Amino acid sequence: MSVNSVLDAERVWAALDGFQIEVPSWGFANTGTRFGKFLQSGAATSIEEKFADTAEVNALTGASPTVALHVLWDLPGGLADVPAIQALEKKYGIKSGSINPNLFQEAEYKYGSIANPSAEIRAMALAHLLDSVAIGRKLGSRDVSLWIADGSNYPGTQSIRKRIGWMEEVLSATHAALSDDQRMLVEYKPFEPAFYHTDIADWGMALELARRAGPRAQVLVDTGHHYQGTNIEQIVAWLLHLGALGGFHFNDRKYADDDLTLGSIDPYQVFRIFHEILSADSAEQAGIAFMIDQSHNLKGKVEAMVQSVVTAQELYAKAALVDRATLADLQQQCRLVEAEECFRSAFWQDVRPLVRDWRQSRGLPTEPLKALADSGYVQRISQERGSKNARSVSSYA
Ligand code: PSV
Ligand code: MN
Repeated sequence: MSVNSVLDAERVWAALDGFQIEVPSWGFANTGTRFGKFLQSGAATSIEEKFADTAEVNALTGASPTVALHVLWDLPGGLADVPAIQALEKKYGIKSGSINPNLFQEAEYKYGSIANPSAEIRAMALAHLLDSVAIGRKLGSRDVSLWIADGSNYPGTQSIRKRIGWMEEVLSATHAALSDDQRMLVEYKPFEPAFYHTDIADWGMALELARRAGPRAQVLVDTGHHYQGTNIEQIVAWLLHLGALGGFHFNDRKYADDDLTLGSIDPYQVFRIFHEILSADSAEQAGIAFMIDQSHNLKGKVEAMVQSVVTAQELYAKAALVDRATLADLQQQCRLVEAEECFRSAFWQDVRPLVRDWRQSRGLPTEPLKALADSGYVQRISQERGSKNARSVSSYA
């Protein structure tokens, strides 16, 4: 091995040892588009099956020991369901990750939740947020991740200004309920389900609301929630600079929020995001939650999740190979082509042999997707769950 390749191996192994990415419980369940659903016989039909699938992904990749929970879908009984979740944590060796309140499915939320003109409905939304905080505290889960679907479809039909004030009130009250080791992450999305205005449409709005709520509120960047051409790594750089980057929902998109698998359309963008993070100092990096937020309509769910985690590991490893000292020097001197080539050469490097070596050294399968195929896991769950899925017409739950 040359000196360079020893250095590369060290960088990649250190990066992968420190890399974890949370998987979403809803990524294992049946889902669809508004035009139809194609049920998969192996889809998870219960919270236990979601824990089992997460454990399988973690056993194959070594990188996903936590599962994000969506309160309404995974804990329909609220706090009363916590002991059952704790039993599953023990049984499967998987911890509960971020707690995701659901403020978009109840009939009452037709005109919004925390920005609804009705004080009664805002109080109902706050009660659900407070329940979610209490669930997170009981489960020892650090993050409550808020995505607010509120907005309006037609100009003039709602007061954008009043809705800002209502959101501020509810978010402050939610923040006040957090314990010292809890955080509140505020996610933004430019459109869908609202199509004229979304109440938290971009990172500026999310940041300002988080700031006003309190010091333990930060911004969550879902890579699918941007307009075409948005420079997401620049947003990431700003949030790092401001100490306001709470975490990510990774996925990929071609047109809208397509829920495509991470890196399937633009792996270079994920590399650029990881580079910004790896360039930050350790205090800024600490606490950034990497999470996947994908619903797989056509691909097999467990296969797609393993593929996503593996892709994340490979892109993170590539970003770790950027020679940041040399790059900084070239940037300083404005040696543009050399700087770009220094940056890109890490992206073009085939890290798969190094990642395979790392997997082997950590007792993991060297080819996670092949190991999944060889294990027969998908066939087994398809047989076990087939009849339940033939009957099911549910969306995410
Ligand atoms: C909304 O599109 C979102 O990105 C939010 O994070 C939700 O919690 C998740 O997807 C599941 O619908
Ligand atoms: Mn999301």
